[in-house]
Amino acid sequence: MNQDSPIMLIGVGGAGSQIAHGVSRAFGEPMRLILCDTDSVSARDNARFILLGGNRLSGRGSGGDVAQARLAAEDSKHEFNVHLEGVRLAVIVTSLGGGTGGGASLEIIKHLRHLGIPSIIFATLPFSFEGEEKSRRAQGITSMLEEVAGASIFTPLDQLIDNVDNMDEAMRRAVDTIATGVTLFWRMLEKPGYIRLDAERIKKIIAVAGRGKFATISAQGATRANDIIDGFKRSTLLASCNSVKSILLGVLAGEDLRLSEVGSIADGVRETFAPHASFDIATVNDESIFSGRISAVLMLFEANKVKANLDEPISLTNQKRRKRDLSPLSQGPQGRGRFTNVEPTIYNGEDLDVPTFSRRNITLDI
Ligand SMILES: Nc1nc2c(ncn2[C@@H]2O[C@H](COP(=O)(O)OP(=O)(O)OP(=O)(O)O)[C@@H](O)[C@H]2O)c(=O)[nH]1
Ligand SMILES: [Mg+2]
Repeated sequence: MNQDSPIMLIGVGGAGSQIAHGVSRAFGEPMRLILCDTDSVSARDNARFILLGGNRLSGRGSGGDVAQARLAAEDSKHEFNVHLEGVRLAVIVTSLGGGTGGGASLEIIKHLRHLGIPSIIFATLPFSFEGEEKSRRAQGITSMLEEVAGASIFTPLDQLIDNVDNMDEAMRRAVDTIATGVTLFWRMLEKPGYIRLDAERIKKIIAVAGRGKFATISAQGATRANDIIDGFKRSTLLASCNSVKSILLGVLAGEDLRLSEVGSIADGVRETFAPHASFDIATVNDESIFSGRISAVLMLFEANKVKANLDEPISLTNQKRRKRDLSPLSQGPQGRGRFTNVEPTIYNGEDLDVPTFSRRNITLDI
């Protein structure tokens, strides 16, 4: 476990924990990783694990209940604090469609944001064969996740399986593909080569990046740089990304990486997707992994977020919430109701005159 890293990977929910664990295996070195789920089956021997909402759900999952998963994560959020020393950026991986992936991620991201730690979330959307209910549940939480995360990337599982028809193989392929992509992104953050992006720069990019898309392409041989550009042009994962405002590109290769190759990949990406977008690039040089090959990871962001003051923790309870987000029982941002003019009853740092649902920033679906 690398406790010095300023970046932490958090796998949330059943499939999210599986993907995050896949990333740590593919990375092959100790990494700062936490798995968390409302279901104890997601615990792994060699990874830290937080069981969310212990008494509330008895460790058996939320059964697709987003609200229960949110409450469970809310119960357990302080368990994260002891693991966060020096963390500057969180990378969350999850799969939407059940209860925990979306519901718990939402509360965890809010908690981290409250502590001044921005998050990028990589979330898969359910296969179409899973049916409408799961799809609706997943879509329902995306805009809430988008609102609290600095950057959010939602990838439909249907797009990760390359026409594989066998169900078991398709499920595995999807997890592997997303895990590979996140591993490359991780390597780009943790193992910089000649062109590096430090944690502070990454944090600034991610904190305001907004909704995005990402794809990875690997190629070898004399035309590998051009093949990578062609691969990105054809990638269905990058299609329909309309107003790209910022681009993050990682070029990972062995010692034979040429400057001209980096230049042509960077130019090709800019010309293809957004010549005037803000552009950041990092390279990784690791002969033992990328010998003879270039792998490139490309992230395109729509950058719709209001620029936040990154050094000040954001108080979500005092934030102005948009009218449509307020439940009929909400007492608005202050939430002190008839106790407005009296001395507050503070216990463990919480104002007990404010209703619990309001203190805990829980929206009531009524
Ligand atoms: N590729 C792949 N996707 C999976 C697998 N298991 C689940 N998923 C996807 O992940 C989504 C969420 O499922 P889970 O991760 O089991 O749900 P959860 O987040 O643990 O939530 P609850 O169990 O309802 O509390 C599903 O709708 C699927 O799209 C798997 O083995 N492989
Ligand atoms: Mg589960």
